[in-house]
Formats: sequence, C-alpha cells, structure tokens
Amino acid sequence: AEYDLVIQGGRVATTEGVSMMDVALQGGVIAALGRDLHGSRIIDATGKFVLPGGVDAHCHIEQLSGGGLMNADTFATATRSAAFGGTTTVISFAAQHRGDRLHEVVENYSRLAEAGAMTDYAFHLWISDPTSETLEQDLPRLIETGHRSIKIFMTYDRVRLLDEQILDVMMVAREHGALVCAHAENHGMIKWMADRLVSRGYVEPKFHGVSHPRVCEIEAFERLIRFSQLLDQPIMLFHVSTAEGASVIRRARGEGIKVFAETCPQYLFLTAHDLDRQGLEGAKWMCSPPPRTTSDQEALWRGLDLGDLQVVSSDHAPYRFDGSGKLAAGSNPDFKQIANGLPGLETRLPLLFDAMVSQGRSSLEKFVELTATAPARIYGLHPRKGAIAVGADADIAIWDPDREVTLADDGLHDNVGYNPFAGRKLKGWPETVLRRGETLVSDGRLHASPGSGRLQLRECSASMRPTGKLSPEFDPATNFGAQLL
Ligand code: DUC
Ligand code: ZN
Ligand code: ZN
Ligand code: ZN
Repeated sequence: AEYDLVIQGGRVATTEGVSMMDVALQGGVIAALGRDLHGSRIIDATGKFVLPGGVDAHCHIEQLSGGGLMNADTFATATRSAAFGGTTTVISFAAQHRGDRLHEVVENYSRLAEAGAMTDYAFHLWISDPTSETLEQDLPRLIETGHRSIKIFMTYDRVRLLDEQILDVMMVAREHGALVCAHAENHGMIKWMADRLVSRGYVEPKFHGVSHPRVCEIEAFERLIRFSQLLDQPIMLFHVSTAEGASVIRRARGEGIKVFAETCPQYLFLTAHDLDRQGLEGAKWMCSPPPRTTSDQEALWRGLDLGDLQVVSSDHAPYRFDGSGKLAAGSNPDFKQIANGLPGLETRLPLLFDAMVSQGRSSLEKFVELTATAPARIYGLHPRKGAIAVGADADIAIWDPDREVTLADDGLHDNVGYNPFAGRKLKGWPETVLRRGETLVSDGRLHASPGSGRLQLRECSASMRPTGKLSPEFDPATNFGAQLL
C-alpha cells in the first residue's frame, strides 16, 4: 500500500513502549505502524523521537477570569503557542459567571474556538451559578452531548461554590457521567490572611504566596475528597502544589476513593522565591496556588512517579505585564488586585522533556503518559487522542532530542510578552507538529489556519464512573430504606 504520509526511521513512543519504526498516516489518522512502510510523502525522522501530540487538559483561553479580567490570549494565539510547544489538543473552560445560562456560555465559547483554534479542543463546564436551570436542564444536556468534565471553585468571591452547591453539582455529574475538577483551596483562610497582610502594608507580590497558606490546600483537598466519598463521585484535584496535598491524595486513593490529581510546571520548577523581586516584577510569577519550596517540588515528582498524581497540565492563564493584565488595577496595586496566572502552553512539554528525558529524571514513556496519554484517557479523549496507535488521530510531535533552546521573554508564540521560565536552558524541542495529519508547525513556521481545530465531544470514560462503593447513608438497606440517589 502507498500511504498519504510515512514518518520514517524515528524512535516511536506507542503504548507498547519505545522502538524504531515507521508511522503511516492516511486520511488524518494513523493507518499502520511497522517497518518499511511506503508513502507518497515521507518525513525522515532519523535521530528523532516520534511522540503523540500533547494534551493540555487545563488552560484558560479567551476567557473572563474569576476576577473578571479577560485573558491575553485568544483561541488563535493560545493554540498557536500550544502547537509550537508540541501540544495538539487543549481543554479550556466554558466559564459561567453568575447570571449566565450555561448552555449560552458553551455556545459562546464554541463560537470563539470554532473561529480561532488551530489545535483540537474540548471544554470543561465551569459552574459558578448552580441554579435549577443549570442543574436540571443545561448541565445534564451538555454532559450527554459530550462535555464530560466540570470545573468548580472553592475560592474566589465571584465564582466559588458553597459546600452544598458542590454536592449538587457532583450529584448531577454522577447521574449523567462526568468528571468534577476543582480548584480546591480554603476560601476563608486566604481572604483572612490577605486582608491582614494588606492592612499591615505587606502589599508586594511576594506576599501573595504568604496569603495562600499551604494548609488551605490540605483542608480543601480533604473536604472535597470526603464529598467524593459520600457520593461515590470521581474528582480531579487541579494544580497540586504541596507535599502534604500529594500525601492527602495518596491516602484517599489508598482508601479506595476515586480521586485523580494534576500538577503543573510552575510547581515543579518554581518556588516562592521567584515572586520575591524588586517592585511589581514578582507579579509575573503570581499564580494560585503559589509556587512553594524545592522539597515540595521533590514530593510532587515523587507523586507523579508513584501514580498518586497522573497528569501534568499547564494551567496557562495569560495576562500581559501591563494595564491590560497584571497592572489592570493601576501602576501601584497591592497583590490582591493583581490577576493570578502564568503562560505555559508552549513551555509545558519542553520543560518536562528536558527534566524527565534529557536530564534523566524519568523516562520517555512516563513523559508521554503524564502529558498526553493519561489526560486523554481520564478526560474521555481516548482512543482518538493521546497515543500513537492504529486508528488514532494522527496528532504527532517529532522531537529533536538534541536541540538546545534557551528560553527568553520574547521567544514564545502566545500574546503575553514575558516567559516566567526565561533564562532556562532546555535540551529537546518539538520540530514538526501534525494535527490529524496536517502540518501545524515545521521549520520554525506555523502552517495551520485559525479555525482548523475541531471540538472533541467525549464519551464517559472509565475514570468518570463511580466505583459502586456507596457510603452507608446512601444504601437503602442500611438507612431505613431512604432513596437518596
Ligand atoms: N489560578 C487560578 O485559579 N486560575 C488561573 C490561574 C491561577 O493562577
Ligand atoms: Zn513507495
Ligand atoms: Zn485554579
Ligand atoms: Zn486554572
């Protein structure tokens, strides 16, 4: 047979491991894997790694933040940046603000993505107004349409849910088959600490970190885990930042509670000291939760190794360092008035590749698992996304493992204007990036057009399904026959 395109001679990461083979593409999907495959077009991948395109399951794109500020990136600029960094699928947010009808929110974000996205994409349904219309009409319908993940916040005044509202949302997710993802930090402690710091004049960006005590994460993880246990509803804890947070998750998993967890490069590579700079400069490194310590970094790496944490996402939340973004509250803001978030769509994979593969902290297989295969599987994008396998979409990044790149503030393809990882020297970079067989990036140039990305509607994955182990209160046999499900 003569295929459309054959990628020849590379070291290919499949779900069976890494070996030398050819990858044949036909009609946008992977048609064959093996030796001596023939194509009308050939890409010579000798000396290169042929990996599945990255799946970034947590990014904020063209979105109104919890604080009411618009992101610096549109779908076009964010997904362009993603593509240059080897990522071919993103899951961003359809962000409901109070008063919004959820189905209209999804329609609006879908229109934006349809016009701008170059990578494929899906949405987490961000719920901040769990009215009866949301819970009984919009949410069930959207989940069954294929929007199989929900995002809730336990902090941020404008978007946070109360405990009983979280339980309501989790119950709908359970009934219809969706994963509930959470920004889990204790709201009261953060608010109290932040007010106390600011009233005493501690207003610089570095105090943002102090205002998010580590125990905020521990408490909120533990609380949400117990909700998950009560309802037997799987959850995903976003952006784990502390050693204790990782250990709470480990214990819960040991108890048989279905909890998944994510961390991000900012928690693996940055610390609280990165915010400690002259003037407002530290605002560039402000995110929530804040970067912690080097021993937390080690604990998070260990958690990833052991499988307590399964996914590394970017939490790309882009704001420029000017009046449109970080300095929107004026030129002399206190840390409470500065938007939280860092750009990371483009640097996620190269940072991890350098640490895990080039520096030998881990393996190529594990790198692929954390950044593509696991997020695809957990979020219901498998088998189309996240792996090089016959029948899967031909989303492929061809990496040059020897290319050395020094990150710089002006080196990225987003619309942010700075890079929180500037100055780092990395080895290994994706050279050629294909999405459904079409070239997104090659020779340092973009070949895709805005709007070429496609919405990925998802099935209920095994990860999203309850375990079947009901808490006693929900078991009619042990609770006076009460029917609570
Ligand atoms: N914190 C959030 O909660 N969301 C976006 C980015 C951030 O830093
Ligand atoms: Zn031939
Ligand atoms: Zn968050
Ligand atoms: Zn986020």
